[in-house]
Amino acid sequence: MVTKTGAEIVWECLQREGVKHIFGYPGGAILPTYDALTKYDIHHVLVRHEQGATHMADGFARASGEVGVAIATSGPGATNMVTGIATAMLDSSPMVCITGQVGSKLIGSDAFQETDITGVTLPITKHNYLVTSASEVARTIREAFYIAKSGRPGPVLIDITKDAQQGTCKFDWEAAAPQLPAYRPDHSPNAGDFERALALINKAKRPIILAGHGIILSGATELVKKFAEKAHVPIAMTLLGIGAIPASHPLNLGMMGMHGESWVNTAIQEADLLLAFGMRFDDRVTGNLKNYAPNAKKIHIEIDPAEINKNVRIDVALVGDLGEVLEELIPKTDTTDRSEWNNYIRDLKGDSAVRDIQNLPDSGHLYAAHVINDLWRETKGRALVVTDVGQHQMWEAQYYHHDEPRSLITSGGLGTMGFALPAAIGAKFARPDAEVWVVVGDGGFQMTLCELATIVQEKIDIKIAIINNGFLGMVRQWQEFFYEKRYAATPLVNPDFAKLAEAYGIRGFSVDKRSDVVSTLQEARQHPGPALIDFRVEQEDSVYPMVPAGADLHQMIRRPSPLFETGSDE
Ligand SMILES: Cc1cc2nc3c(=O)[nH]c(=O)nc-3n(C[C@H](O)[C@H](O)[C@H](O)COP(=O)(O)OP(=O)(O)OC[C@H]3O[C@@H](n4cnc5c(N)ncnc54)[C@H](O)[C@@H]3O)c2cc1C
Ligand SMILES: Cc1ncc(C[n+]2csc(CCOP(=O)(O)OP(=O)(O)O)c2C)c(N)n1
Ligand SMILES: [Mg+2]
Repeated sequence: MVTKTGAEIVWECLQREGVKHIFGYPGGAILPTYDALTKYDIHHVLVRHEQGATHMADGFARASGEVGVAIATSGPGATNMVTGIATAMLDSSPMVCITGQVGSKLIGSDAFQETDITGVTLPITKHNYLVTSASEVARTIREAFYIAKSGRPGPVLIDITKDAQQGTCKFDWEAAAPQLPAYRPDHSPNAGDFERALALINKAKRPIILAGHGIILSGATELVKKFAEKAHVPIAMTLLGIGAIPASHPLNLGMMGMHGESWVNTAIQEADLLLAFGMRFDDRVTGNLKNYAPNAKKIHIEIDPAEINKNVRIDVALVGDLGEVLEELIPKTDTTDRSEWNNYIRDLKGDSAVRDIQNLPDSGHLYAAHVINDLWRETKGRALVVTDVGQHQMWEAQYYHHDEPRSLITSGGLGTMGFALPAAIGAKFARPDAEVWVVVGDGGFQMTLCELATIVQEKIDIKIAIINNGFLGMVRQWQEFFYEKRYAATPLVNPDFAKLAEAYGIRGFSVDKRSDVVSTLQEARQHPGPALIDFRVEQEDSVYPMVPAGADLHQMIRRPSPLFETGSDE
């Protein structure tokens, strides 16, 4: 058995966990670990802000299904990670964050750059550790990886004191295998629950699948398709479920919820059975809970028992991995003709399509929806798109039609502005052959744009589409609808984003006419390196439909028709 320092054991274990890339930023308390990195074959991506490191690790995880890893120093390095950790927690993304900590004897003394980061992150991690001795490092890292990726995935933080990094011990990988008797992620439903679920499914006339992120996390996309096709059940997607079932699949209705399609929300309200597959009934999805799908029985297939009956009262819960549960359910599910129900929904859709912005004549105005739709057409729906948070995020969900799982990466639960650019960098490391596009607002882009330098330093090819409406658009929309257009603190004075990109050594373009969208997209795609396009879009456009917060799901604000146009471009 060899003797190693705690710092060497960190890298040794990461390597054995299969880690090839790590995103981080050095500092005093983590310096022994950085020093040992020179002996290991792990690629370290130097970020410009530790928040970026966490979003990169998260983006890596969402694009690959593997655990993403970020590393930072104590104090401000660690606290800069907080937003990224919370983002991963809310969206069940598997991540391990490693932070340096002051020497164990100094803990509690307000030492230089000391923060109680395990205390700070307790509510936003799946689990966290403070490691004070080299002998604990290997076991902790192995446990952290196991916890991050098993059951319902999530972020785990490991805080390692400087003396634990510098100290030595015998390294024994086998002896450090996880032993967590109190942690049981392997649930499975009992036979009675299966029978009750099958009885409800087989007799339902108007069932609908609510397809969530858990489908992608479970790797159950084919099984969900198989189930839906066998039982002829239409499928509604959550924002994070998008891509789990191809948008082009005839049973895929599109997105549900606050900015979901009107026919999807109406179908949910009129259903007699909801089949919730790996989704957690977020308030953006349900609207007013009192009148949510009032006539529907509800079956919830979900890996985390804490989600059952949390927001919506469930009739049958099947607690377990979605894929495993469906394997058992599918052979016993009847093939039932549900054409009446499916045709009814198709008719609802026909009514809504006439209001679609794509069908309106070209008025010379540049709408975000046009940009997104052209991006979808030009990339033939095959790009890996990473969005930020706001109106552009919703337009992306509505107008880019995703056919592949893990082809849309977006912050849903925390709604973290600044997520897109760094998350896209992580995604590019996970899938170097993918065409990666960032779709980002002019507000959110400015929160983490420092990572443009990381793109250049790492020589990676990412394309960036800024949907520049000169506003914190989603907040402006709420002010327009609910605060009588009092635009407090939402107009933005922006830099020239194309020039800014050029200053970083990134090819920059600006577009303000609809007729230039396609040719500029083509030029950016052909450019052999990173490129940024500043799309100067209609300033006061809104995302439709919209279910106002707290309203019933079918009470949607619809796009006024004919289109009400405002803005500065005449
Ligand atoms: C501006 C804005 C607007 C939004 N508007 C909408 C909207 O209109 N519509 C919408 O849908 N969302 C919207 N969202 C996103 C919303 O807030 C939630 O993030 C989203 O609805 C959550 O989707 P989910 O439940 O599928 O995923 P998650 O929140 O990731 O939940 C996944 C669930 O799957 C479970 N799970 C994990 N692994 C497995 C497994 N192996 N087997 C079974 N279960 C598993 C997890 O325990 C969890 O309960 C919006 C977000 C923002 C920022
Ligand atoms: C870090 C953070 N701060 C504040 C918010 C609240 N918020 C949600 S959307 C939004 C506006 C986003 O503006 P922009 O990035 O320009 O995108 P747009 O809505 O205009 O497309 C704000 C401020 C948030 N989601 N995240
Ligand atoms: Mg904006």
